[in-house]
Amino acid sequence: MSDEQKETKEQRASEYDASQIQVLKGLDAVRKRPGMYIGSTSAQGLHHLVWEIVDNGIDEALAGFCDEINVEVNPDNSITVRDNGRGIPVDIQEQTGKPALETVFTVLHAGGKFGGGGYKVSGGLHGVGASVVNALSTELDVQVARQGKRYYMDFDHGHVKTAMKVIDENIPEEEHGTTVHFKPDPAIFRETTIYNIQTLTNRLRELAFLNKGLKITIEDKRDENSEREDFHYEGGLRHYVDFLNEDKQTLFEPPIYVEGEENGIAVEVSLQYTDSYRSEMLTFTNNIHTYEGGTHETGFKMALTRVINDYGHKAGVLKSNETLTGEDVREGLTAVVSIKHPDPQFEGQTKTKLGNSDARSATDHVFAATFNRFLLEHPDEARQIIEKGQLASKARVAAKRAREVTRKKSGLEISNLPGKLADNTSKDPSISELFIVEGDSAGGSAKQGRSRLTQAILPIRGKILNVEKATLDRVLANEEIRSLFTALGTGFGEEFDVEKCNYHKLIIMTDADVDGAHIRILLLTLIYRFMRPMIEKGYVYIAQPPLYQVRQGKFVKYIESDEELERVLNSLQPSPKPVIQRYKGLGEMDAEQLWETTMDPANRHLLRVQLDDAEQANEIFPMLMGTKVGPRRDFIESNAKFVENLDL
Ligand code: TSJ
Repeated sequence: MSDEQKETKEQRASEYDASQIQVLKGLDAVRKRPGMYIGSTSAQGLHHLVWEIVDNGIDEALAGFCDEINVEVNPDNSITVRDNGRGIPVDIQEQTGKPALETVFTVLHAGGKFGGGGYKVSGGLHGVGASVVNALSTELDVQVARQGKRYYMDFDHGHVKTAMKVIDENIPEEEHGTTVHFKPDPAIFRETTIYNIQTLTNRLRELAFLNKGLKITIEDKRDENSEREDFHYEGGLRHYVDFLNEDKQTLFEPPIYVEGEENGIAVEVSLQYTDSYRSEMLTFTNNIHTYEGGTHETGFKMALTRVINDYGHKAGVLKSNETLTGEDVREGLTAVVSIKHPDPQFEGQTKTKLGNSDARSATDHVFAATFNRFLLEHPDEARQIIEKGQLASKARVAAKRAREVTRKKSGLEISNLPGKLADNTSKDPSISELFIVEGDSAGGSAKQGRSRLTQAILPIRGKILNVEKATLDRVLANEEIRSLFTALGTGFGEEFDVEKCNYHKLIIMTDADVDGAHIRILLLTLIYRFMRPMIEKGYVYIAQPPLYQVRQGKFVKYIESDEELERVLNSLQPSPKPVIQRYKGLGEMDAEQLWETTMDPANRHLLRVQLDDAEQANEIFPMLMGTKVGPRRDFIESNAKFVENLDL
């Protein structure tokens, strides 16, 4: 460590002021209402615990004191996180008479309140601190290596078990860092305490892309055959864009990269064009994925459109009366925008929309200046980008004309509902549900069994169109898709308006097998690409038909999983022998059974689709559509349940 770094280190140590740590609420409050602190106690909440801990290490990296974070999933589904930062301070605080380390793990919100200066991710959108993780863990232990000593402390359900002690008086001065090990409490996480390695891996990879130079590793010690994965990207977002475009044809190499700062806001952008018609844009603020976009996204889009048009006119590639729209210049664009803001304001339905107006100008200015220089210095690339925009512009005009014609010809209007739709009688969208049902026979049962007031049925036949590479007019040429848009009443493309949606629940009901999962992914992809606000509003659901029926005399029970089947069979008396029926498809159930098990709001178990689930479906889509059948099947089977559980 350089003298300069040592100096800041000591300065910071003295600045560290325990009195700033605010006592907000006790740990018991956390255990009583965990959802208030971590969103939910479903699988999502379980994973949230890891992010809470990891974010502390990320903060240390952002402060410039740490360049490696290791995460391990242990055989008992406990988690170990280690960083090589300065180590959590251990000095005794005046106010409490206790070590700072203890306070970090026992006082709510303690994490974000000291240190001062710089950007913080812990204490950001969901950041509630290490104390919440502690309160929701049966056991938690922490080791700190700091200033030549190693310290240890542990907790039981959030309460101190072993007070802080020195376990090694003499470690090398260069050794420093924090290691936290915790085991989530099954009494809190009643649905599951099993970590999903893919969920952890995806987010940790993303964090490595977003924090260039930081090495993040993940190891699954539950699986002897799995190997540690290391994520370390010196090029940061550039590698993120490469990763997103892995299976796509790009216009030039490498991706454009821009980095700068304005008014204390750090801005990083990377972009690349592909031969696709779609655009993929991811935006982040302080490492949080801003799904709903916001001011940084607006600033980026405005600058992109303006700079391309200005350059095009000046270079004579665009005629003076020819202007490309935002949509034109974004066709085929893959872009990642990541800003770090000292005081981010999150708004919107899911609190993932950035509201700070200074982020708009900072992103615009930082990006515009460098991007303009790039175009001037790379005339070939510049021309390719503009020609792509011109093609998009022509296609857009043609598509609009085609759409108008199609609409007139086929009467693609709300008044002209598709023949296959069995609509519900209520006109109140808030109580109306549209079931998309796979297959005509299941569609028939669903039509018979439904509640006519609130439930509409739209049967679809076979595989729907793969919308991965299709343009809007091709998508709309597909019968199944058109009837869906028409039934919803939202309009499509630029005119799509979620406020016009006739149903506030869109429920995908497919078979509980591989083909059903495939159709579900196709539908989710369609919805993600062309009806995204439906997901943002929380309107999209997946129905869960049972896998089995168990009958013993008069006793009848429907079963959703193999584990549940085993449990139920074990709980039954030996005679008479229970009869087990396995449902291979929805079509095997009669109208009454389908209603009872899958459609009746009193009994059914719906899954609400979240944006990141849909996004995951989107990312894995090219793989699903590939030609290798083996890995494709494996994937669908292991990831069929990529949605949060919701009891409704
Ligand atoms: F490793 C980890 F991710 F599990 C983890 C790391 C978990 C937790 C709860 C905290 C940390 C952590 C905290 N890593 N590094 C720090 N750093 C500090 O707490 C720290 C150290 C020194 C000073 C100073 O001003 O001298 C200030 C702070 C905030």
